[in-house]
Amino acid sequence: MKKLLIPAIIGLALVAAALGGCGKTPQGSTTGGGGGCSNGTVDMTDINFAIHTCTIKAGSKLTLTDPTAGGGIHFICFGTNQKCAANADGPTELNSTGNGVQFNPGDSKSYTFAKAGTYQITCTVHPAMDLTLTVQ
Ligand SMILES: [Cu+2]
Repeated sequence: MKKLLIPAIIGLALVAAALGGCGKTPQGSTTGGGGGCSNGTVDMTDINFAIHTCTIKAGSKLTLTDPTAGGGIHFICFGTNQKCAANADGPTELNSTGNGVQFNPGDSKSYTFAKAGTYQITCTVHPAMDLTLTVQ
């Protein structure tokens, strides 16, 4: 009986996933959650991004929002693991060779991404404050 139980559970999980309609969300109508971002907006907390992946369309904007309540001081740039690394395809504002663009609580800044690709964005202050942006 135990041997049958595990395949049965896996089978049920597969059926549930299929029924759940957990496929790709149509572009331009993402609603957040599941690693997505709403309308290209990624919120920050006091020490991190609220989510770590975001997908937008080429030619549209990524908006980084540092909330007045619960936000923190961040320095944002292209790169990973607290180190800026230039990305020639991305907006120049995020191509910092220094500490990155400063965000204070209450700040919200938008960046237009013209070219499709995958962009890594990091905060030079906070460990693991990394964001992977996919531009399609
Ligand atoms: Cu930070």
